[in-house]
Amino acid sequence: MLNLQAQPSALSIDLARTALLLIDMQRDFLEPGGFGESLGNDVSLLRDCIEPCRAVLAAARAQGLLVIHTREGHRPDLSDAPPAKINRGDPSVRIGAPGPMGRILIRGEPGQDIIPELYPIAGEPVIDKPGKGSFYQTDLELILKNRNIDTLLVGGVTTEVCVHTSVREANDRGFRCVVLADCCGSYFPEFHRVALQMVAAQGGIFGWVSDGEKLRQALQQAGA
Ligand code: TIU
Repeated sequence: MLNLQAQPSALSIDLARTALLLIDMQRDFLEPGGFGESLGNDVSLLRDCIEPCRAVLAAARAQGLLVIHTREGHRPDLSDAPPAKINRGDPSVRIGAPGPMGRILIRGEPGQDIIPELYPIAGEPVIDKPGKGSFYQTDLELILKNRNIDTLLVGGVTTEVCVHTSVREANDRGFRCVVLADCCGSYFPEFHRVALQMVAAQGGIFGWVSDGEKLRQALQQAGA
């Protein structure tokens, strides 16, 4: 068992029942020329969370924790992409349009894949999801339940969109979520800050907030 410092309170974690969930650390969101930039964002704002994610990923792998990666994206024929999601913004840079990293947010294209710094290794499930939430129309819940997971350590992008949506979904399904603040990023620093506050407010209304350093300290203290 591990005692992890967090807001609004510390929590006790059973590593055998804990998974690291890295959400949408994809080139499409973190590198120029992808979906994130097509929406008018400065993608360099997300880069600060890469190194904390890398350190936590290494620690999780060393502990033999279940590590799960997600990727937002759609089938090449766009049959799983709601028109209401596609038909926004400049048509030349919409989902499915060609870009420097291949077609934007399309499965199998270079831009839709995980950034090289955090690339999944053999045995780590990769969940392709059509929406912002990691549970919507995916087999994530089944994978977690089959492994008896009760707690998720969560990092990824963006804090207020796919991380928040996924944490809300997970919370409603009975999982405890600990959002690792430094392992998340947003194109809007203010949204990042407030999104984290929203998780931990009201006694932890849908989760806890901690960070990668506290997690590594807890692992050390537990002699793990
Ligand atoms: N645009 C934005 O902030 N996020 C997304 O579209 N997807 C994720 O957060 N992964």
